[in-house]
Amino acid sequence: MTTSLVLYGSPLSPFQRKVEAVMALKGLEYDCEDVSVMDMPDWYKAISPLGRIPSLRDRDIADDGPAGTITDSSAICGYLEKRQPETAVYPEDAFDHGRALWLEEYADTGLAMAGGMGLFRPIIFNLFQRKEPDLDTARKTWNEKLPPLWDYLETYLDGRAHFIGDSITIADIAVASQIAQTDMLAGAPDKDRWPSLVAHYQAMRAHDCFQRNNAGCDKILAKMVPEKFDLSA
Ligand SMILES: N[C@@H](CCC(=O)N[C@@H](CS)C(=O)NCC(=O)O)C(=O)O
Repeated sequence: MTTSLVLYGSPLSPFQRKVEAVMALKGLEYDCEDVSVMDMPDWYKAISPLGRIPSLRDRDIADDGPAGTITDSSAICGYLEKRQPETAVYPEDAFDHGRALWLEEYADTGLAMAGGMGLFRPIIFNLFQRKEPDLDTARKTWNEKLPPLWDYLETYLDGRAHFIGDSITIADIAVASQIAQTDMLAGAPDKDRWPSLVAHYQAMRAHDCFQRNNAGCDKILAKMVPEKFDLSA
């Protein structure tokens, strides 16, 4: 055992991606243990009663059973911020803190519902089950549901490198984690229509804090999705 932190889930989860980026930014070492959402073991359901990934175990607290675990990416990131304050990912200023939480929620609910349920799942879950990907649903999401969500973020960013202040916050991480989810299958949004958002996303994706998760996803998807899908038509 080299570290006290274990993340249960899958690199393909955008919520796990968010937690991994926060841990990397804070310089925290962590182990990963795969838990599939399609076949969740009972020991994990006891930890995550809502049946969701990711969950974090801190072995310094307890190394077995539900004790020592926290489920839900936002709760985990809140815990990590208190456990390891440097590098901070939540703004110090009260109002900025509130704005960061809002953008995290916007990403975790708005982008995740559209991109996850409407694009990632119809393609990847079908492929996992050896079925044809549901590209009709994915196209509808790409062309109708995601653009208004990206519009809001484009206006919010307005050419800046970060959503709030001059350094990476949970807002940047949460948004980039969700955009990566659709990028893996369909590419980034159109940079001519959402220039600020795409520049922000590309910079975040290239940041060190995302590299371990990027590699994990690439490994899983290499054979499954050798080429991205063109959903624009
Ligand atoms: N609010 C949760 C959402 C987590 C979530 O929805 N995870 C998905 C995977 S990306 C999941 O576990 N889904 C299980 C299912 O739909 O059965 C968080 O922030 O961690």
